[in-house]
Amino acid sequence: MYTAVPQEASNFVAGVDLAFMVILGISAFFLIGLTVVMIVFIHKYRKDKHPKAVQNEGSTKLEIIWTAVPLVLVLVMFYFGWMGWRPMKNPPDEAMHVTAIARMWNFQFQYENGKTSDTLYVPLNEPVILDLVALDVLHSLYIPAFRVKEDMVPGQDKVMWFIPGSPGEFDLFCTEYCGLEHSYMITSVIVMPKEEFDAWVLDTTAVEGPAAGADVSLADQGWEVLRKNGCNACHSQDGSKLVGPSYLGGWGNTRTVVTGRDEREVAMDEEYVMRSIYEPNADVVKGYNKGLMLSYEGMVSEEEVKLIVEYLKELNE
Ligand code: HEC
Ligand SMILES: [Cu+2]
Repeated sequence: MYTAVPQEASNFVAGVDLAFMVILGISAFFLIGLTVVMIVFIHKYRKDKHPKAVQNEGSTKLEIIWTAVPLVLVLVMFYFGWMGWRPMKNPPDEAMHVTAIARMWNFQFQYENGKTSDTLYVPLNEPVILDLVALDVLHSLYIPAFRVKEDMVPGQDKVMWFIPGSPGEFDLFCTEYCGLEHSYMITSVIVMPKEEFDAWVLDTTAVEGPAAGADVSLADQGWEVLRKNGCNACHSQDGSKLVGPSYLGGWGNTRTVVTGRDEREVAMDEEYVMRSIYEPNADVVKGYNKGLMLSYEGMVSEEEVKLIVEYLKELNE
């Protein structure tokens, strides 16, 4: 979804790009300058023109020049870098908050009224503060077009903020290697005019339970719950083993699970599915690793578990 990034995509674009151009400019100047000097010297001091090497020792003037000039240049780079970076660390007091939740391997965004989405929606020209939550391992939230990036650390309260300045869709992805399907941890930010955003965020019908669409089958709604919560990163539809067991072949059969040190057979029924989602590490399916799936208590409602069950039934018919 890459379109040329508008300069006003966020309030940080100008500052970051200026620092980048200053550093690039200084680097380019030295790359060209040093190459030219080197070529001139090779020519001027080659052996047939300058057969006897001369040793120069002790020039205070030179010492001062090659200390002072780089020092000034480095301070110039620091100044522009600092000016571009400092505002990122000063979020405004008044701003809309969105909680960004990362887990292996998807993002979920939770708005102030409790609505959630897997794509980040934000209003145009309004400051937005993202409260960054990592549930399992280190992740990092990166929106290149906005020039913002921040690590997400389990157990640490971190924030990131920005003011989106142009409507459109921009890439948002995880930029901290976080395991097998890290590269699929990609979604987008959608910037829309304030009125449109308000209408979107207030409309909670689309994500609520069965009432949402009488015309959509329960199994399809179940699939939507799985998709929205990122379950499909670890569970396949076609019987192939990913990080977790496939949805195919489970329902109606028995499973060998390991509880502590004991193995036992359990029937895969609604109760088992619900327990697997709320307490995934109580009974661990034999052959799979403990601790990879985290509890979805509070994120997936019992209603939604029932929809997932409908999906599993239909798939395994
Ligand atoms: C990070 C990978 C990961 C994600 C994401 C994940 N799971 Fe799992 N899941 C696993 C693993 C690994 C197991 C097997 C070990 C265990 O039982 O805890 C498992 C087991 C299960 C089981 C038992 C399956 C069986 O065949 O016996 C169910 C049901 C389940 N997951 C549902 C879900 C749902 C629903 C979601 C999304 C809300 C989800 N999982 C998200 C990794 C994941
Ligand atoms: Cu990640």
